[in-house]
Amino acid sequence: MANATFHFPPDFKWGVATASHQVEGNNDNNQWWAWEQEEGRIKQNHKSGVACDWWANAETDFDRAADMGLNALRLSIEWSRVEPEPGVFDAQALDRYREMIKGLRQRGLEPLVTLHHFSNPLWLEQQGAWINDGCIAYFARYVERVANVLGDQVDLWCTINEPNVYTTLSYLQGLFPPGEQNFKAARTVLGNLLKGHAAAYRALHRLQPAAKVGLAHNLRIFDPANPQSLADRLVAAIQDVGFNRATLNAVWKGWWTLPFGFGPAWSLRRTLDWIGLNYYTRDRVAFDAGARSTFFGRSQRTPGAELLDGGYGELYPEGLYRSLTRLARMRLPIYITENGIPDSDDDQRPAALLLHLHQTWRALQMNLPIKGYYHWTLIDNFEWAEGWTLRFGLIELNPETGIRKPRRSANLYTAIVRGNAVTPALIDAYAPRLRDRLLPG
Ligand code: IFM
Repeated sequence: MANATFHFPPDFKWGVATASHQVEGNNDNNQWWAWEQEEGRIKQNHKSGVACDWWANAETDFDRAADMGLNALRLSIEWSRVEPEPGVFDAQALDRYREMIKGLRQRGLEPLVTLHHFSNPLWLEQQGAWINDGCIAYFARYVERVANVLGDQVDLWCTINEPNVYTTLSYLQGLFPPGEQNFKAARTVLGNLLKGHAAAYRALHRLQPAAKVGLAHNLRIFDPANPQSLADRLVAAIQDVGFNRATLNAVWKGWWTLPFGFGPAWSLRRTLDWIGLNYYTRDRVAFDAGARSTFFGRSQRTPGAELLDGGYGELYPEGLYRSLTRLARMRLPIYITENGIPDSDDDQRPAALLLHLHQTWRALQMNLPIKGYYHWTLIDNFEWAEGWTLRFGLIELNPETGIRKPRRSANLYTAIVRGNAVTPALIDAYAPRLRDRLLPG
């Protein structure tokens, strides 16, 4: 074991994940742009601005991804660009996406295309967006347009990114637009997002029978703060069902689950060809009679845990293994569609990357059908309500000058990807403190 190398399968997809509003720049026709203009909505009143300038110039970052040896890249389509007004589709915007996707392929980067990643066209938001059942048909119509233009270039589609996060942050915690804290609205929104997913799944398969269509699900670990406490165990279990299980039950078992409904959802059943896992952290949940909006659970950190920047959570790589084994019960191909940490000075990321990839390798040893790993993210980008205060990039970006600087972890990821393995030499060079943990004996 002392000198073991952790090898990955020969056809493993090594990628990075991104999202339109976070990287493209000047997305001034969606609800996030409007939200950013309101005082106090975003940390330090940061704005997405030109972001990473991908709308004009994504290709220079595609070159960087290809130079790292990657063979995959996840990006999202900005609905507000494609359909700036209801029923009006912008051919130039679709052409630009086609150019970007062809550019990925030319560089040997297989595209994974997400159709909805948090941002809605302003016209849709003004009608209530996902609170309104009509949104499902609008979404399917937009998806068809996109598939008609990109279908010959894209096999791997992700309908919706993190329906559970969108619902929780926009309609329970009020931190994302429209800033509501309304459980009834949250229930409707999650239901409509998942119906939208199913409608998109069918539309894509109608147009492209061989398409591989999935959804990116954020699984968070909820462990009881005190495992001896019945109350802590109960609230941890409730949060787990609400945040993690309800979505999976709907799109896989065809069943609405409390607290987000109860009863059959047959039309949603088996609407996945693969499942995407976005994994970041865990909560220790303690019962708190005053915490009504979080189902009476208060989130804490594990005593002694290594903490992440900006209160993002704790470093808990084993949670990736636990999430993978949980998803494996669905017997679907699994893509790790996001995983990373906020770490502006890159003092934790190299070790975090090694630890999470080690957990991925462990799961592969159990024959779990993991097809790829997409690191979040290639380059620092606009982190929603946290603005530019949280930095997830392998490459550092100065959003004012656009200057990019690869972090050490970019070099580490490059070496892992090029060797298709985590080696003892890499552990010694990038995180020697992990030697005993990863290479005991
Ligand atoms: O930046 C986000 C992404 O848009 C969705 N998943 C989590 C990431 C990091 O917070």
